Amino acid sequence: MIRKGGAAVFGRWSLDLNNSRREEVLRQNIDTGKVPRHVAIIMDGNGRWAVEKGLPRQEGHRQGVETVRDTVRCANDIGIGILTMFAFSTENWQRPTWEVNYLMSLPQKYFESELPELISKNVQVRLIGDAARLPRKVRKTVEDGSKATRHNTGMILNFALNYGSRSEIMRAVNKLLDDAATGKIKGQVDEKTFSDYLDTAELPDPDLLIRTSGEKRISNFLLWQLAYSELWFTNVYWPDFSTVHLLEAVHDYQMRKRRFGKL
Ligand code: V0D
Repeated sequence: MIRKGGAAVFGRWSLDLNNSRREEVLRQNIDTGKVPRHVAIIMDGNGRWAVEKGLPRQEGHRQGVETVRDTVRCANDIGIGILTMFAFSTENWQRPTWEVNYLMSLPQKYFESELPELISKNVQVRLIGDAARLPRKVRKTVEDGSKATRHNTGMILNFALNYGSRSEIMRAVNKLLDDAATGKIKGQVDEKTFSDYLDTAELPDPDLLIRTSGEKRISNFLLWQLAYSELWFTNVYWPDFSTVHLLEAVHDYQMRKRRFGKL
């Protein structure tokens, strides 16, 4: 018998039991009055997870979709209002064609398995990023998925698809120039006006950014919106990210906020 942290560990079963105890304790310790309103996640490490297990990279992405499902459920349970997930960056087109093709099949797989639950839980799916440059079929899939949940009033699940923050800012600037040229806006522009030209128009900025798999970078994600966000990093690869990690991140966020409150 191995003793770890005071608890007996008898193989898998006990590890799972310890994990569910830990989850239970974490859930009880979440301050329901101070849950971050908007959480953004960079879901990194799917390929590395698979390669290190001797599996094909797709297997990491496939498992990653299951982690998305668990994360959405938990976020909804604890009362997170907006969950923004970085699914595909403008740079990801440079990956091998077969991998891009596989990734592009995931939104359809996701909606086939998750849409009924999203609807029953009143979750509204939205998209940020340059949808105009997605393959027609993928664009239709994601537009249909967001249309099917358009009138939902619960958690906003925001997928960043073909998203890059500098590209988003340039699209905003160009829309702004168009509106200035046609006289729709006049004179100088303030921060609020500018932010309403971004894809996240009307949404509050993220309170918390989570990035998995050990990289400590923003990687062209929500550059404007993350100005004051708390950052939380974990070495865990996205397919191994669990509700326990989400609860840990939220708990850590709540401790930081409380310390700031006392200053
Ligand atoms: C792979 C880990 C959900 C990150 C999660 C197109 C990389 C699983 C979606 C999804 C991907 C996107 C839009 C939407 C509904 C679902 C997704 C991609 C990759 C790239 F409206 N997971 N997911 N999209 N992965």
